[in-house]
Amino acid sequence: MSRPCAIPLLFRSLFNGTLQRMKLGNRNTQNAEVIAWVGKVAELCQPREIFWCDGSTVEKEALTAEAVRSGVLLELNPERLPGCYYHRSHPNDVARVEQCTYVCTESEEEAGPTNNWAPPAEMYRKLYGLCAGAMRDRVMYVVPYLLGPPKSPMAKVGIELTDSIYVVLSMRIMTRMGKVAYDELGEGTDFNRGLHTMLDLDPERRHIAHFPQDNTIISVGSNYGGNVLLGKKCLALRIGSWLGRKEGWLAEHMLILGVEAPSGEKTFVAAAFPSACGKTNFAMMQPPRHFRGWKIWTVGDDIAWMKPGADGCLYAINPEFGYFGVAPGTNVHSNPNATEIIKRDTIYTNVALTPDRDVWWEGKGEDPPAGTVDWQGRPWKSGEHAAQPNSRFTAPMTNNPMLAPEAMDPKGVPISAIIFGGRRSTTLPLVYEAFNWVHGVYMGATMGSETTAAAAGAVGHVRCDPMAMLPFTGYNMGFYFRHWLNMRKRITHLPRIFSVNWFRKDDQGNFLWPGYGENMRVLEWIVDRCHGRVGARETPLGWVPNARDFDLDDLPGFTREHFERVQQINIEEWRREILSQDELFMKIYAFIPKEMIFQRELLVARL
Ligand code: OXD
Ligand code: MN
Repeated sequence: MSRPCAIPLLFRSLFNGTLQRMKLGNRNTQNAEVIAWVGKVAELCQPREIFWCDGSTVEKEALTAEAVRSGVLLELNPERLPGCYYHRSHPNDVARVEQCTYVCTESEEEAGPTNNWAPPAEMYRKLYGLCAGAMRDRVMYVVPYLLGPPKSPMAKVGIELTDSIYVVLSMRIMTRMGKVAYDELGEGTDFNRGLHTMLDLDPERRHIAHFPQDNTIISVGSNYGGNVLLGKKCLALRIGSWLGRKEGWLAEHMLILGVEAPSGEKTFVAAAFPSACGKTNFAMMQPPRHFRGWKIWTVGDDIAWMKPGADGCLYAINPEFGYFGVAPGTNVHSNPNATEIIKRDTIYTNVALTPDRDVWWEGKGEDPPAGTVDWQGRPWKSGEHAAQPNSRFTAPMTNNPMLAPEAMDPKGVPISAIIFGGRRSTTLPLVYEAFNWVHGVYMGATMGSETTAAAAGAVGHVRCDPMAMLPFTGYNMGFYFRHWLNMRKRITHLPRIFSVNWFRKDDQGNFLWPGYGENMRVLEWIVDRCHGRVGARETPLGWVPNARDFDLDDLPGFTREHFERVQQINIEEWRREILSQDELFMKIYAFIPKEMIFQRELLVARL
């Protein structure tokens, strides 16, 4: 059971009695713990009104009208984009900010060297100070939400208190929001307490703080999705990973998809790629014509919660209910399903706006029409960004024509393969398979990827991003590796583990692999491996496909030689790769499981 977050005495006495005078709104829950906590936060933040969300359609319509009236949203062309709205964020608030993100555990060791740590009492004091009176003249929305399908043993309840109507409408898309969460919670006290206030969006006051021991999150000074949709990165990953370690499951930055063969056989796969590296595209892939009869079903595009089932398989659920996808680069070739999904009931953030109130971004296809304004509302000039590189769509997953029916199944889907992928222009082959679970954990733990616009900071330099979880592991990374290693004792039918890289380039900077739908070829090999249908060749890195088993038919211009180049293992590059892993290994040396060191030695020896 989690402790309710204590509000320091100073603030309690300062605001004592004001709650009675404040308009409490119509509560739609009887849960005493929820009511008491909302009351305490209201005393602190002093909203002019409290709005208890129920998740209904009537409520959605009223809130949307209010957001349009107040200029937070603009209605898009209702003929082309029915139910779609446009939002611009503050230009200084367009991505996650890792330097302002904190894990506040009792000891610094629990947070570990890869997280910003602060003592909980100190951080509570500081943030309550910033929150004091912060919602004066604003409405405080009470947003109850459920992560995971109702009645799933893996589902969790969160309640977010926020002064941002954009957050409320986005949470309504991204989670199962409203009464369903109160129904699941009943009289219980085990819910995540999330407090969000935009303040004045001053980056100097921006903090995204996690208190795992209290199941509490406080986010101030931002209104960007990854910092403020508290169900997503904050609860589903950072607090989720902490809970997963405590309760024996995994919270991962992974898409989940189902591959259906023409025979009807369905194989479920989970895949970790860092932010803005194509998880959404991969999760919604349409197999090319050559794969007639094959289907890809989406379970989730960003987060997987995975727990061993009674039958010894690893089961996964998608805790989310919507997609918060990167807009630039989304088109009918890269992601045909997404282009359908985002045609209705979608919120667009920081894309460009055309004169007929349609949306545009780099890589959408056709050129933008004259009179297009950029994401900051300025007339767009050729050669400049029209859409912000991390501009987003927020769309309901129920719009997905290929939504796996199993995404609604409380028990989740059995995972046969886990894929780790990075964005690497050199070194990493298209695909290889780990020798075993421990080797696979080492593979995931040492994966490097080029940084992207999803986080504030330089783009394009390689950093070690273990399991794509560097910004999201809510505790010590060394303990996280240990947890992964321990999981093998709890799973009888261990998924196989693979590494993939769609982004390898030649010396001229051209991609060596066509990617997108053609990734189906890699997936087919992976599925065949899972079912024991094909052999493989041993290399120093792991098992790679025998040329005869990898389907290259009907891929004009791509020959066996091209395949060899994209699969090439360059020993010198790999020696450098191992050295580049030292930075992370040295950082967490005191906590790293010895198996990881042995795996490294074995790889060096094999090379
Ligand atoms: C995301 C991210 O938004 O990883 O999913 O940043
Ligand atoms: Mn993500």
